[in-house]
Amino acid sequence: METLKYIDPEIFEAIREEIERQQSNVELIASENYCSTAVLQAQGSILTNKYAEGYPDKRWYAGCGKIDIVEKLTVDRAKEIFGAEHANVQPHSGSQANMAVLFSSLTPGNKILSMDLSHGGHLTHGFKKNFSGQLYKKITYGVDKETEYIDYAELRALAKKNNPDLIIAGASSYPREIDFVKFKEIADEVGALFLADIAHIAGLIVAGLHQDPVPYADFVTTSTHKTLRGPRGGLILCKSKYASKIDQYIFPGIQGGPLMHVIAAKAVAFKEAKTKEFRECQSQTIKNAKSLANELKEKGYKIVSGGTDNHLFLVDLTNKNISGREAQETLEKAGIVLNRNMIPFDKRTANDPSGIRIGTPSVTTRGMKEPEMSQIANWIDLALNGYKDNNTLKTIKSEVAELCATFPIYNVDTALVD
Ligand code: DSN
Repeated sequence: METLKYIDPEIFEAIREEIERQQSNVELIASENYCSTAVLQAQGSILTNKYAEGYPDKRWYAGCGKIDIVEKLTVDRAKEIFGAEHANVQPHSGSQANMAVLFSSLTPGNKILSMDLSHGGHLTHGFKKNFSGQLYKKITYGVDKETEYIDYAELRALAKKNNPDLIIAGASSYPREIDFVKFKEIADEVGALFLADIAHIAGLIVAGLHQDPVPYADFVTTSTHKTLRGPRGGLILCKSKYASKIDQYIFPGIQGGPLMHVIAAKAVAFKEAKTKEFRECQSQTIKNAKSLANELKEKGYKIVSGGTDNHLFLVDLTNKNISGREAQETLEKAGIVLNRNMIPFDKRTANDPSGIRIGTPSVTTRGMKEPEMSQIANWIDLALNGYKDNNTLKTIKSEVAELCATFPIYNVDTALVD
């Protein structure tokens, strides 16, 4: 990236420092990951120059022959890894994937039954300040107060009482396996469409480590950069009967020209997702999440629902005399990066909630295993107990950096994609 360094040293320097930050911190944000250098190279390619409104063999502009090769490969690979009848690889994000599904299947005023945001749901599933909450009526299900698992009996009762037009399964902070078959049964009982938003768990599903909704759901949406380890973007999978409507709602419905450089990078990620290395990494991601949750539990931390089945878990800090926000800020000073998070039935606010969310995709991609999870748990405990002591936090930060140096992510030059 000598050219960028010469033309725009400020941006170059910010990118260089961000690589160093990613390299020298323990990243525990459950929705983040480190994509491969091959994905970075496709995403940083000259495909960004091409306008390609439309779909393969049906473009508006000339010169799309090579672009068509890229998009067809991406679609074929998406269909193959997920076993889907149809794939649209153009959504710029998971949110736009959801927008296209909602616009194509509902009319304003229709009812959505989806998970409460504070129990783990997502903004695009009907949050009042999101388009989904402004256009549609939201009814929420949540977790059981005792078990903190999804309360399927409540879900069924709510569906029967409210007759929703669409039921959404999927979450951004739910640590337990989702029973998509049960969702489908309930949707069928009330004549609702069924959307599974698998943004967080897509990689686990591809690796066969989580129940797969593709055979059951009318629509499946995901972002491509979380456990799936691709570029930042979105994807829609659906039954053939919905294909043309979905395609029309993505383009020209809500998007213009597709981001072909990102689509190429999705193709690379989907190819990588077929490898043994990817499956092993997904399996280790779950083992690491279980191990880190157990280590913290042994130190007296309350883990929501008692543990995890996937790549993330929530820590309820109410017995620790520290808020989620304070914990996030303290841990960042110690080189451990995660996010504050509401816990089910939280008495505090979203901005300063009672919990933190911990995820293991990033640390696993860089090669960390159970021994490192044990070390990370020690640091988290030490930092949260000594959160007013800047010297303790500084010492932890340098130990974290030392460990991280033994698990390199990118060669800095390669990551800058020369
Ligand atoms: N912001 C994402 C997450 O962290 O889960 C969801 O879109």
